[in-house]
Amino acid sequence: MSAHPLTAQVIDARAWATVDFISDLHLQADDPLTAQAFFDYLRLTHAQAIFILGDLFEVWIGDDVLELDGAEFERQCVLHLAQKAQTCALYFLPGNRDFLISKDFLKSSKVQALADPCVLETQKHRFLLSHGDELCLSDREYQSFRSLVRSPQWISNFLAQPIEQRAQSAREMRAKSQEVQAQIKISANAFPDLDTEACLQWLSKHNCHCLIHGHTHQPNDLSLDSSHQRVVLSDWDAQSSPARTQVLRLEGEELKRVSISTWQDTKI
Ligand SMILES: [Mn+2]
Repeated sequence: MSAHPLTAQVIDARAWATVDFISDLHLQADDPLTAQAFFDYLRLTHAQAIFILGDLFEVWIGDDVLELDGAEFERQCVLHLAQKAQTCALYFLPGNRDFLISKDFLKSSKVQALADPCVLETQKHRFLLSHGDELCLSDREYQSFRSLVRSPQWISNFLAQPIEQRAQSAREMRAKSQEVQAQIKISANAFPDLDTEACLQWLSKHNCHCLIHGHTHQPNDLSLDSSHQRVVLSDWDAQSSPARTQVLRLEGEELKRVSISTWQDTKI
């Protein structure tokens, strides 16, 4: 694990009645249904704050994609976010797919960057927010890859490459990751999950009772011990049946899962 500052960034949630958490939307031009579900969600939700816990995009090779002629999809996402940001606080922490999102994207979409992990403080609770990949300790190969690609040196070398070369590297990394996942399926081994001891250490270090994260695409509510909990967000896929467009919502003292179809039914 990389070194983290002793004091995490703390977001004060006490002024908000409704806070939404979403993760792993993996938005891409090839999946217009999921993008539309996301745009509908932004239009419909009455949350005062939305926390996007990483992998908003399937891939992000640098903010300069926004200037490309072919980046209509990415620009559309930015416009929808910026529009929502007029009436709602939007926060983003980086996932393993879109950790290269940087200040130009954040400025145009009016989204505020979060450190991973960070703390969300309500009247009674302190939630720890993370993408989750840093705690998948058993996947040593991924952890060494992660340390490499998160180093400032690697990032500046990568961003210095022509955009076509970066797109090619991203395709190769994605193909490799799909190969690894296929191997895991064949071997019937479990997909890497977060390390419970490491989760408890993070929670105790930041004086939080509940970790909220994504990354594993295995939505769950888990009790880590008698006083600590881990809530795992679902990924989004509007093409699957039933569609996965789940949101974790914090209202009052309650955390609950809601979905876009429910909201349309209840006309929020
Ligand atoms: Mn991820």
